[in-house]
Amino acid sequence: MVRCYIALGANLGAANEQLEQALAALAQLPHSRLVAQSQLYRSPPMAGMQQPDYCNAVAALDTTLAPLALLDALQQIENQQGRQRSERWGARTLDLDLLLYGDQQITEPRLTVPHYGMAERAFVLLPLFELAPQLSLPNGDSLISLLANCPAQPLTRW
Ligand code: ROI
Repeated sequence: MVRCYIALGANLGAANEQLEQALAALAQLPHSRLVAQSQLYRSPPMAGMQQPDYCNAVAALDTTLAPLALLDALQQIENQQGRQRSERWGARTLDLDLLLYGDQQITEPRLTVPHYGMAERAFVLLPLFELAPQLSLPNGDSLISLLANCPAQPLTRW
């Protein structure tokens, strides 16, 4: 089993219900066990974009699925919940990002792990910290140092 962390985000419709439904789907994934889920947080869209607030959370999943098989499964959940892939950084019904896959560094056309943007995103780092305060990235950076250096963002409980 490999311990993975998955970021969840949504900002259309009942965003919190989208996340709850996605967490239930993660709990049903084959060859996997949903180990923990953070609280749901409310965060304004990054970079001051004119969009509704996001509901964000992070889940810990133990799995024997290979990275790309896990990515396929995450995209299937996004699609089942009506994800429309329109413009980059557009509002979305559900976004599932594979943040970490054990301590592996993965560079594939479809998948970069650790997730490229996580260090700048308090809405990812804070729920991740809730689950794994001692965590370090494969390059040795500690999560707590990333959080300390991350641009401030107003995060509240959903
Ligand atoms: N902003 C917030 N607050 N939460 C997200 O999940 C999120 N996801 C995105 C962009 C558009 C970058 N902004 C976000 O993809």
